[in-house]
Formats: sequence, C-alpha cells, structure tokens
Amino acid sequence: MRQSYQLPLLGLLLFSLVPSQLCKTCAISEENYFRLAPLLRAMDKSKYTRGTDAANVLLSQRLVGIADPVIKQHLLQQVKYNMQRNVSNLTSGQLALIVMALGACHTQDEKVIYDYHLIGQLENKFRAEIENMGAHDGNPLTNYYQLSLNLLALCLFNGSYSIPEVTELFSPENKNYYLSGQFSVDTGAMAVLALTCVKRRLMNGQIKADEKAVERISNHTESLVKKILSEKKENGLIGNVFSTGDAMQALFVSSDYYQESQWNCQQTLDTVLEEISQGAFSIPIAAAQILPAVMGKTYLDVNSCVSSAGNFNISNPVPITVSPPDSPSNISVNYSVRINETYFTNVTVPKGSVFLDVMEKAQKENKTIFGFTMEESEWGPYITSVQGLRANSNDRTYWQLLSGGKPLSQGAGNYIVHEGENLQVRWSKY
Ligand code: CBY
Repeated sequence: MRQSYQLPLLGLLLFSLVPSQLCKTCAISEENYFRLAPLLRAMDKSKYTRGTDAANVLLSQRLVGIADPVIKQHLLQQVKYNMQRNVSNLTSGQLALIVMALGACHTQDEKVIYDYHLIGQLENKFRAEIENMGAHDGNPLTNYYQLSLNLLALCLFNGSYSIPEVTELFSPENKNYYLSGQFSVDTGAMAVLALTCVKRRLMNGQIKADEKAVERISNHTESLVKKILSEKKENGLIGNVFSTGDAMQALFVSSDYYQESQWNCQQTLDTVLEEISQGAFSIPIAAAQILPAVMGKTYLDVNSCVSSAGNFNISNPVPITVSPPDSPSNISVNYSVRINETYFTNVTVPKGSVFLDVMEKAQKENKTIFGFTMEESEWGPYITSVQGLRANSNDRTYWQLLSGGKPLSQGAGNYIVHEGENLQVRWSKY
C-alpha cells in the first residue's frame, strides 16, 4: 500500500530532476552541403508526380530552409488540387503530412489549413482509425506509422485528442509496431516524435492531464527508443537505409532516454552521406525523409524554422544525364507466386528491368496465374492483388516481395532484378 502511494511522487521527483526537452543532434557541416545535391535532384522530381509525396517534400524543404519558389508553387498547387478533389480520398497519414507541410514555418499557406477545415477532418480520420481497431481485432484502417503522423499533426497544430486514449493506443506492447514479426523502426520512430510532442505540451501546461499521463508517455518513449537502438547496424544505419532518417529524428528528440555511448550519431550520418552518394535516395519521398535528419532537423521543428536558404547554395541542381547502354541485352529470371501452392515461371526481360517488369511479362504469358493489380503509392506501385486475391488491412494480409527467399527492402517499381535471380510474390500476414 505504502509503496503504491509513494510511486507517483517518486516519479514526479525523478521527472523534475531529468533535464527535459533535451535535443542532441549531429548535422552535416556547411562545406559538405554539396553532398546533398542528389537529394535535391530527387525531390525536384516530385514536380512531375501527382501524389501526396509532394507534401512530404514541401515539409522537408521548409524544415531545412530551402526557399525555391517554383517548386513551392508547384507543390502547393498539387496539395490544393488534392484537397479540392476530395479530402476523404486521402488516408489519415497523407492528410497529416499535408497539414504539416502547409503549416510548417507559419507562412501564408497556413491559411489553407483553416479554409478547408483540415484539423477537424484530421480528427475525424484519427477517430475512424481507432474505430476500425475496435471492429477489427486491433487493426487500424491504415497502420501505426500513419496513426503516429496523425497524432503528431494534431499535436503540432492544436487539434484535439484524448490523452488516456493516446497513452493506451501507443503502448509499446501494441502489435502494430511490428510488421511480419519485425519491429518497424519507421513506425516506432514516428511514434516517438508524436509522443514527444504530446509530452512537451503536457509539460508546458498547454494541455491538461494527471501527472501519471506524463510518466506513462515517458515510459512508452523510453521503451520505443530502446527498441529503435537495438535495430542499429554495425555501419550505423538504424533498421535499414530508408528508416534511418526517421530513426535519427526520433533519437534527436529523445536524448534524455539513452546514454551518449549508445549511439554514435556521426557514424550514422557518415554512412547516410555515403548512401546518398550511391544513389540510395533517388525517389522524392526517400530523399524527403532523409533530408531533415541530415540537417539536424526534426518534424517537431515545424513551429520554429530558421532560414538557412542563404547558405544552401545548391538549390538549382542540374541532373546528371546518364547515357543508355549501347546494346540493351536481356536477362532471364525465375518468378513465382506463392499462396498455398507455388506457381513458377521463367521470364526474359531487358537488363536493368525492375520487379514490376517481371510481373508484367509473366502476366502477359498467363493472366490466370500471374494476373495482378496495383495502386500508386508515395513509394511507387504497391501490389494489391495477385490471382484476384486482395491484400486487406483488416486481417493484416499483403503480398510480400522476395528475392532468394529474403524480403526486399524496395518496392516492385524500384527493385532492379539480376540474371538468374529467384523472385517471388508471397501471400503473407504482417
Ligand atoms: N506510410 C505508410 O503508410 C507506410 C508505413 C511503412 C512503415 C513504411 C514502409 C515506412 C515509411 N517511411 O513510409 C510501411 N512500409 C508499412 C506500414 C507497410 C505495410 C502497409 C500496411 C497498411 N495497411 O498500410 C505492409 C503491407 C506490411 C508493407 N509496408 C508492405 C511493404 C511491401 C510492399 C509489397 C507490395 N505488395 O507491393 C515491401 C516492398 C516489403 C516486401 N518485401 O514485401 C515494403 N512494404 C517496403 C520495402 C517498404 C519500404 C519502402 C522502401 C523503398 N525504397 O521503396 C519502407 C520505407 C515502407 C514504405 N515499406 Co512497407 C520501409 C523500409 O524499408 N524502411 C505513410 C504514407 C502517407 O506515405
């Protein structure tokens, strides 16, 4: 009895001793800015996309203070076009990114948020995600990465959410942090950013709740940070190359929860710079998700932007033209579809083809067995069905892409296939 009475007090005492809102970052030095050119080139391509990756690019650019009016105008048009068409077409995470992009750095574009009542719509989408969890065994409409983006945007732009509900929802034991049995670093990182925002508002007295709430949110954050750090690889990447940017942001804002010796930020940054030079971030969204971290920024900085445009003298990148190979040769790969049985084929495609080209070639040969459908996503085509069997987030089913039995870390539109490779799409649960 005595102990349970003392615990909250002890928590409060410990809390007041911990230096809060600490934020440790490591960032690229100015003389190395030229190494970011491939990212700027990649983000430039979002001028030609119709998707919501434009929002991610705009958010990222504003955070690092690149004021390219042409790109900005194009992105803004895209976002407005999207809004006017039908907001209900957007998923919760897409709308959250649009809100953050428009609201970042308090420009006149912020007005669009209020003209279109985007905060109210975001609150509705958050509610719908939670209701779906109630009806479908704890599975949201989309996923926890998007729920985290949703909470983050609501927190940053004064939307409402229930603190007890949020602490319950984002408990580190929740299965939604895991995809196919593996802790999703991207998801955990986004949750840390959202929870940190909520905690800061609680502590500043901007929102009210009992002190237990702060303590629970701190515990959740600590546990998620531990899981993120345990996915650190020898070369410094956290999860894989595409999750490292989000993970860095999460670690920047949560340095209260780990020792300096547990993370060598400079090593991670160096490896990321190396990956940039090798062309790892060639699609706009991948570039947009790594850029803030490399510049030492996080999504929590949207309300306190500083202009670094003056120093950033590589804003008009010239694309490097790669001449196509003289004689395009063909390669042959094995391709299979696995449901309960496995259906095999062998197809010939031009060298440099991607996974999707293989799937299309197989489909042409046998529509019944290799027929498939896809949808455009920010990361490129997402395979929605094969043989008419459709992925469904209510039962966590999806079509997994593999090579040599190992899951790929790129989508069908980006993974370049090699001679003799054993490619597979597999009916799976995440
Ligand atoms: N973003 C989202 O909603 C996606 C969140 C995310 C965690 C995302 C990775 C991280 C990010 N930064 O955006 C994510 N993937 C999720 C949640 C999912 C699941 C989607 C479930 C749902 N109902 O929303 C799911 C089904 C488990 C999934 N990803 C599948 C896949 C495979 C797609 C195959 C297909 N059918 O087309 C694939 C290719 C893995 C595989 N081997 O099958 C895959 N994802 C990959 C590789 C990735 C990475 C993409 C990297 C790249 N260069 O293309 C990823 C960044 C991402 C997008 N997935 Co998912 C993760 C990584 O490698 N770090 C919010 C929205 C607004 O943009």
